[in-house]
Amino acid sequence: MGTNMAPETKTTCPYCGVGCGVIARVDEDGKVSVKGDPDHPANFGRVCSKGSALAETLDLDGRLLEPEIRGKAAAWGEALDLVAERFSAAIAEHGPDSVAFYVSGQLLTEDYYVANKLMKGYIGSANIDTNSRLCMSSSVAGHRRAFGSDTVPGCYEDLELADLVILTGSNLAWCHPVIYQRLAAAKAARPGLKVVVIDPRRTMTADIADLHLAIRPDGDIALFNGLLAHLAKTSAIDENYLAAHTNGFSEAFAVASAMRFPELMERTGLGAREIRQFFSLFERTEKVVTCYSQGVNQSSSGTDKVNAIINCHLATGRIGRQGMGPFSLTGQPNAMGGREVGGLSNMLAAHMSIEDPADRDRLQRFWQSPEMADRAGLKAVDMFRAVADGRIRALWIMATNPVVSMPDADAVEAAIAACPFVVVSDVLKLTDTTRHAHVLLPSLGWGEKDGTVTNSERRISRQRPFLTAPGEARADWWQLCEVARRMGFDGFDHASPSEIFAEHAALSAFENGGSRDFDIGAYVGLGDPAYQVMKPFQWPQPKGDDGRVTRFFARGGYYHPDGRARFIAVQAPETDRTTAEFPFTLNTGRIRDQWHTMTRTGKSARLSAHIAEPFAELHPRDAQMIGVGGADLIEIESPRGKAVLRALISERQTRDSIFAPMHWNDQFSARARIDAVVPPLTDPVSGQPASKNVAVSARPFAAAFYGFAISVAKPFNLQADYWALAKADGGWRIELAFSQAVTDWPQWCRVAFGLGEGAEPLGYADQQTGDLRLAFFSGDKLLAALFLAREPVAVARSWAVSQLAAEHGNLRKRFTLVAGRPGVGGADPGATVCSCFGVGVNQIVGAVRGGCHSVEAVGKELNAGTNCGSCRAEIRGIIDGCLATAAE
Ligand SMILES: Nc1nc2c(c(=O)[nH]1)N[C@H]1C(S)=C(S)[C@@H](COP(=O)(O)OP(=O)(O)OC[C@H]3O[C@@H](n4cnc5c(=O)[nH]c(N)nc54)[C@H](O)[C@@H]3O)O[C@H]1N2
Ligand SMILES: Nc1nc2c(c(=O)[nH]1)N[C@H]1C(S)=C(S)[C@@H](COP(=O)(O)OP(=O)(O)OC[C@H]3O[C@@H](n4cnc5c(=O)[nH]c(N)nc54)[C@H](O)[C@@H]3O)O[C@H]1N2
Ligand code: SF4
Ligand SMILES: [Mo]
Repeated sequence: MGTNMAPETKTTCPYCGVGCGVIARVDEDGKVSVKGDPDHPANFGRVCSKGSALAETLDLDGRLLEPEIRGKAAAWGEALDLVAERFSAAIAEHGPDSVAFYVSGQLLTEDYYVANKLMKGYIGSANIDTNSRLCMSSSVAGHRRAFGSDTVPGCYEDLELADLVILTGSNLAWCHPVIYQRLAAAKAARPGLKVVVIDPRRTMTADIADLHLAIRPDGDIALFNGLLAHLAKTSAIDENYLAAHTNGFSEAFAVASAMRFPELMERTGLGAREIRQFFSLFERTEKVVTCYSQGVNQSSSGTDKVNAIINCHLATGRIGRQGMGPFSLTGQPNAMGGREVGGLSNMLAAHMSIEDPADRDRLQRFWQSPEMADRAGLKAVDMFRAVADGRIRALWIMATNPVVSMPDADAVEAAIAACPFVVVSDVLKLTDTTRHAHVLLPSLGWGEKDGTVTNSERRISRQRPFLTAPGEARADWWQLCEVARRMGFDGFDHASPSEIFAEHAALSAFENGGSRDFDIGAYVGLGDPAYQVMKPFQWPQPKGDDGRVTRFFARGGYYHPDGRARFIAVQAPETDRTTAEFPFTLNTGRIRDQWHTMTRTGKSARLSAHIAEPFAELHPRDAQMIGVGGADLIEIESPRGKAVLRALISERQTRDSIFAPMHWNDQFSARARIDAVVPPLTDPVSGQPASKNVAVSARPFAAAFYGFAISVAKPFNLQADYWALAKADGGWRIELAFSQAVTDWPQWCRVAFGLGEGAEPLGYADQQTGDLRLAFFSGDKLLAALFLAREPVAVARSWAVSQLAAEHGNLRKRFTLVAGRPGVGGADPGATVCSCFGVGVNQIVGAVRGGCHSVEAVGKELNAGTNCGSCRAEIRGIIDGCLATAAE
């Protein structure tokens, strides 16, 4: 960690698209603390578990601190020269389309702006795509089809002002926790506000739902088409709005109404009563917001899903007014900023269109650039195909980890490994992607970098540095400008993020005159001092505007040439991909306390204690059918690849489906990279991968031995058929499984945990059961311990982990440890539920048994759930579970 700059800095959380304002404080010893910014209009002081653990992710462990060329440290000049030379050579020999950038919604707008400008305006190719392709591209495509531009019409406040909030394909409680908290608070204050959750799983979000529709995978179009057909028969239709501001209603209605009710039930997997209840709620409620996220976008019919939803809002004229509208929840902190600068391969900067010659000409005149890409470039999945077959000869990956997050991940890895020249800009030295880089460039991370991000409600906020750059790390925009200059391009003399932002603002206003939604002309000519103190603001904010208009389309004004919105007639597609050989539907997504590929959240012991292992969640009857018991391991297979995960048997999951997190990767587990199993199937309009509906088979993973271990040092050489690492206080915790016994367990430990000769072993083995316990000490310190059994190991995990920090001077303590059970007075708190206060499940169960029967009562007793509130739904679940058991 670098040294401090100012005692307190207002900045923005680097995780989800809620875009919470936070205040980072650096004390005299350089210790950082982070809290919510009460003045930020996205969160008004709130943060979630990830936001409140930010300070724990800032250490320099594993950081990339200097440029590397083929694994060897290099000077910046040398590395940048090489990148420029190799890109120029590829272009000279094979043309501009032989190079590509694959970037990220975690770049700041200023970084993103420069990357896009370099590729589209100077190299002259549109081969720049971003992980937003895997995230928001169906929403972008759906918006453009309906509105004529990629416009999110509403704002967060609408969720609080609505009388009905529909959450479809969104696990808001875990993925946008502060919006969830705002919604939950609004509902508590005004119980008339109804919430409908549409999700195949009963997620924690369903905790506040008045109605949970456990829809079949990809049943959304059928459901919203059914809704449109229903609305058309009622007075909920807004004839005036339809006539004045839209086109194409009758075609959309004709397709929607062709489906009969029994077919609707079949396609959605829902009962007649619940469908009617949902339709009638929508029909009767004027103020309705429909929020959607990856359960909608990440689908082979994602764009059509988006339009099926928008159709219902257009038909009722419920858009752009207080408490109404379709609302795409963006994932990454700067998914929206990336869209503003044209980061997708089929878009131009400032929401201009690559298909439109006038837009291309306008952009080129603004940049005064030598080239202008004249057609869309490759979308992510096709881009990596082009890398695989040699069309792309030089690739620059920035702020994303495609070997983990792209579908068909093993093929993507092979493509990157075989590419003649790969540059990776990252904050970490070792990720699944950096291991294949020819050139590694050390980037500034959160707390060091400086610029702006745009959240889901179009609010632009500053990310400000409060730590100095560590080692040789440099900003992503700087790296891009340096390479551009070395490639001989003018136009990259930017000396600071504020200069880039000013150019971006100027472009947004350039020949705009109301023709494009994205206009922040009020910020044209903004100098550095004003940029430094810039307050969060929502766009549009054209020149002379006071920024009070925060919604679009209440009175039409769409961006199609005729100013009208389009209904899109969408067919409900065939959705079941399962076969006799691959009978389960794999659905992948997120957990509360990890962020993507865990490169940052994986550093926090608190966050890692919530769910410490990759898992496959399945219904009890399915588990029984395939012979998997609780805590067994399970192997999941598709024609693309395999993964091994811990079984998590739960009634929240519907039959015939399995949920697995997207987070784990080769740095944290042996074979949990779930995208190795996901095929590269994409939505035909947006090119977004279908990550939520994959046909797989599942079977128990036969293990002869299961193990659990703790180690002070990070293990690097785990020779086991299954392993999963998680950060713990004072070290690491490791789950293990072996398909056969190892001949010399002590030696195995010495290698795995990097133990020197001086490490003193203490062990115990039970020949009959096969149980084995081995611990290694140095003086009164524990170095590592291994617990082995033929069954999943029953040792109390959090108690064992706490031993890493304990003193082991006395022999009795050492024996207690080897016995693997807490001795007298050493209760096991159980898996962490509340990460803010480190409260475990067993403690909560204890409090419930002691008479705390509400979340508030548990909070009073244990503090759990009283800080960020992200775990309140889980606490309620535990209370309900305990009370139900007690009643039996
Ligand atoms: N904790 C945490 N928060 C995050 C992130 C993170 O990594 N960790 N990442 C951020 C990013 S980049 C993103 S994009 C967002 C994603 O936020 P979300 O989209 O809310 O998260 P997911 O878990 O990907 O998927 C949401 C839900 O879609 C459901 N679903 C699956 N198939 C269908 C279907 O056919 N129809 C419907 N209606 N639902 C379906 C899944 O069961 C799942 O519960 O989260 C952001 N926030
Ligand atoms: N199966 C499945 N796959 C999915 C999804 C899913 O739901 N299911 N979701 C998809 C979605 S929505 C998304 S958004 C993607 C996310 O997937 P990725 O973008 O691959 O995930 P991250 O872990 O966020 O990767 C960010 C990388 O950038 C580095 N980094 C962090 N900050 C900086 C910085 O300031 N500069 C630079 N240069 N590097 C930085 C991090 O160390 C990390 O290596 O995954 C997608 N893949
Ligand atoms: S909800 Fe949590 S992760 Fe998202 S921006 Fe706010 S604090 Fe960060
Ligand atoms: Mo995302």
